[in-house]
Amino acid sequence: MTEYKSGFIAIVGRPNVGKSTFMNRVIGQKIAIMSDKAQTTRNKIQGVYTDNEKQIIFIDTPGIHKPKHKLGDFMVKVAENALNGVDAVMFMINAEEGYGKGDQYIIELLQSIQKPVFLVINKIDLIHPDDLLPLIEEYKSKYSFKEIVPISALEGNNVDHFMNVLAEYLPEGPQYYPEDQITDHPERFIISELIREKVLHLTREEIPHSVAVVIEQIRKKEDEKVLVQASIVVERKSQKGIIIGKQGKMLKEIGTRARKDIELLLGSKIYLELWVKVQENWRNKSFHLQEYGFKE
Ligand code: GDP
Ligand code: K
Ligand code: MG
Repeated sequence: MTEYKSGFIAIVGRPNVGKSTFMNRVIGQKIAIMSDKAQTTRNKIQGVYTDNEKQIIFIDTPGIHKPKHKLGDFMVKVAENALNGVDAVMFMINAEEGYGKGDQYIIELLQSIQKPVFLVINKIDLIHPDDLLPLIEEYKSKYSFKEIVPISALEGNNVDHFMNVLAEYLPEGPQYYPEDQITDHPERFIISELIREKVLHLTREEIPHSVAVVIEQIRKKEDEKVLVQASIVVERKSQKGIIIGKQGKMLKEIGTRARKDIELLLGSKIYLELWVKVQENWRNKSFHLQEYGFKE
């Protein structure tokens, strides 16, 4: 009988390469929100994969990039911290994009990491197979990766194979979490992320990443339904208008979609009450960053 294996794996990579999509596929439930906009993931999220031979705890990091403001700074710190204390690092790239500045920055960060680093080339469903080899050669010349594995997180190609590769490098270890636990994040945080995801999906570039969602209250009502009250915080009055929409249409749509996901998560019917608040320049104020959960 082989020993049980377990370990912590950090997922790093530029925004939108498919980190959250990968984790959701592997974990099989929607815990990291996904969108086609950059910087969807701000906090580190742990997803736990468990089978009879291994347990892998994934840490989905915010896209590592050069910080532009305080929030950016915070996100880079989260990502760097995530690289310490893990058993291996998954560096994910988008097969469609060539080697770029963002990748160079990440590779510089990786130079100081003593753990195995895997290059995962995602979105291979989007490229011609002939284009894969030159890409592999290019990355090979920049860093000595333990393994290079092409996958499609969206379609699932080669994902099982990659999981087996990962398992080979895992140390023997205990099952840290019970097998039915898929994340260590409190529901409160996941609920706020689900609401923020709907805002990102439904609004355009005017409502970028200057949105935070604060859960004001979650409690069970007499009729057993759960009441969730949340504020959507934006930086400008004009953004508030967009989120509310004509005759409140946009906010209603955000609420309808978020309610469905939250009900799936909690396994019960909910009342969702949403407010929109303006908090000028919240991204540059440490005080507000703390209030909104971006703690170090
Ligand atoms: P993250 O920022 O790295 O977490 O990226 P996301 O997981 O949020 O994915 C960004 C976008 O890429 C989403 O629209 C995904 O549907 C898409 N995507 C992710 N993986 C794949 C893939 O393997 N193939 C294709 N075609 N699209 C993908
Ligand atoms: K994203
Ligand atoms: Mg993400």
